[in-house]
Amino acid sequence: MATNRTFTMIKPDAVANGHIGAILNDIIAGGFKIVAMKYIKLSKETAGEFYAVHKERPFYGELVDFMTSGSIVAAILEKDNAVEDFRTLIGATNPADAAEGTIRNKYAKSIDANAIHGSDSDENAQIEGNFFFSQFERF
Ligand code: DGI
Repeated sequence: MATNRTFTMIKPDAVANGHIGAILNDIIAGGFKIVAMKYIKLSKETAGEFYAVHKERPFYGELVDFMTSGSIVAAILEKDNAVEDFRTLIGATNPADAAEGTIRNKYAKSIDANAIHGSDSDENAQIEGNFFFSQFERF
């Protein structure tokens, strides 16, 4: 995957609260092109593997439980400077700290149920996109 791509998930809270459409509108209005997208429910095994980097953190169990509590939308997005610009579009991890107008400011309720994921580096964007999408789906 080229470095002008990032990976996102619309998390179970935002899906359950009916925000998929509004969030996709914000993503497109922010200048991102959707390269690949799927609507799925993660198993504990898959969520645990995806978040393995957080295994030692105290909230790992809660994070896996939350991410498997309902369906999610996973997508690969394309834009110049995608990783950094997407982190700006979604706002801080804790919605209480997220800037006005950001996706987490508008749609997230708490630090754990924070509406959306965005990769934090080009390297992780590639790893995460490859985790969810096969080579032909990422074309
Ligand atoms: O890259 P981010 O998603 O902004 O944040 P991160 O990589 O520090 O954490 C990954 C996810 O883990 C985050 O989106 C929500 C969850 N998380 C982070 N801090 C806490 C947390 N979950 C709980 N329950 N408690 C936390 O303190």
